[in-house]
Amino acid sequence: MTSTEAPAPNDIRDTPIVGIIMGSQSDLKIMGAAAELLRQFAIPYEITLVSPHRTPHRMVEYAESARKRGLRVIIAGGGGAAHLPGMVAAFTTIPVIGVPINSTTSIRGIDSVLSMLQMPVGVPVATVAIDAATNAAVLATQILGLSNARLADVLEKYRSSLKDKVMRTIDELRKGGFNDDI
Ligand code: RP5
Repeated sequence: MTSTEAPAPNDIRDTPIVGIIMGSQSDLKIMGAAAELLRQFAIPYEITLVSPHRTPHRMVEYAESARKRGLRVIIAGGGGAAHLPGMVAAFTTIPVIGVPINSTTSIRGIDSVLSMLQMPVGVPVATVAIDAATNAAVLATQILGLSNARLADVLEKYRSSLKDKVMRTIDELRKGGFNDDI
């Protein structure tokens, strides 16, 4: 996902259980990957912009209504002074996964990652690596998979596909001269 256009339409019509939010349209080039994986896993999600600085009341409304609207996990991305995940976490008790975005050329996402990691006791943000929106979606699926057998199975298959990919690469490398006796 490299464009700032909205990702492919969400064709999953069930009530969303994951909310993907971000501070700006410019974050979509990263956050779209989370939507893509959730779609692949057939997990109902919603995706929208919520800016902690430009639409602060919308942010409060989003976070305060999240649980009663059916959301079980929120994935929140932001760059620069990335206050969105932390402030959303302050207004809800459902888990918030933060995606720090490398949107500031000078600090390259370090500012964002620190603002998500350094939350006070009692109000955590589960922070993934800079730009790691796919991992945020995997983590959200793991949380949901604790109480959903289908998703637990989906995760097993996903892990298996990762292993198969590495094994195929090893086979190719062996053809080119790599060798091992494992
Ligand atoms: C943050 O500032 C956004 O999350 C984005 O990563 C960054 C830049 O936003 P734009 O100036 O591109 O709207 O709030």
